Amino acid sequence: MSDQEILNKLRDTVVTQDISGCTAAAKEALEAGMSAFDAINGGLSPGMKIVGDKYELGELYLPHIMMSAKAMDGAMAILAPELEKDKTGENVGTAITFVQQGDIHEIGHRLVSIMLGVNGFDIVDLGVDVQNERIIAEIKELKGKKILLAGSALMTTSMMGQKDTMEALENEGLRDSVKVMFGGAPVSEKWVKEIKADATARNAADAARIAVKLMK
Ligand code: HCB
Repeated sequence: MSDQEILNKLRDTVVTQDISGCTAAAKEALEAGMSAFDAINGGLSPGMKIVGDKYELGELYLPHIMMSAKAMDGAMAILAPELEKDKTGENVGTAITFVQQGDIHEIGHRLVSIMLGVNGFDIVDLGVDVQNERIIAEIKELKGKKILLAGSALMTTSMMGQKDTMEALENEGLRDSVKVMFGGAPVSEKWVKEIKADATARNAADAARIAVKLMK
């Protein structure tokens, strides 16, 4: 099977909620010598994008999305340990990763956390639906360290919460002690500039590359 056929299989098993097929395709990808990152970025993620589009068009419903997410999860359980094998020895700082309050979309957040970890960050993963108070408390706890905040929001509503996070940092006098990167499907360069965060990234590999640069 060619690389493109394997990527199509990864994509299609996500779209059709084929849980066992998706896990099998992830194993096939590794056996064929494909990098875990290419399998995720070129196969699973495009599959999820199609699922989202079909949901919006009313062609798929919430239970379908949940099953697609489960299919992707199964494949990620095979692929994530491979990503972690590329971990660099150099420490560039501590990344506090989280999904904004009110938002439980965790797939992209987990991927970003893994890629930051692989690229030299110590990871403090606060998980999903995280309140600003928790973020502020964690920053205070880590005082003196080089800190990156890496927040995700997948909905336009939760994206608005990123503005509140920036305000909370200002109010607590902590803005200058952290670098802030926000991402997720609705987050744009324009939005990040507007709320005076430091950066955004379209995918987990870019997130890691940009984050390392921010810490220098
Ligand atoms: Co969900 N959902 N969903 N959903 N969902 C979206 C996000 C919509 C866009 C679908 C649509 O309408 N087209 C939509 C949001 C609309 C909007 O506000 N603009 C939506 C909605 C409305 C909802 C519910 C409200 C549905 C309902 O209940 N009626 C509900 C919300 C629950 C809540 O959060 N309170 C809901 C629920 C779900 C689940 C639970 C079924 C499931 C999540 C399962 C899970 O995470 N365990 C789900 C999913 C899977 C999606 C879609 C289909 C895929 C998201 C995903 O995992 N993408 C999504 C459609 C879409 O995004 N196009 C849909 C794959 C990952 C790899 O990409 O973009 O998350 P990513 O992350 C990238 C990238 O953004 C970047 O790197 C990542 C990796 O490459 N990045 C960062 C991410 N974070 C970063 C942080 C940084 O600092 C830097 C870069």
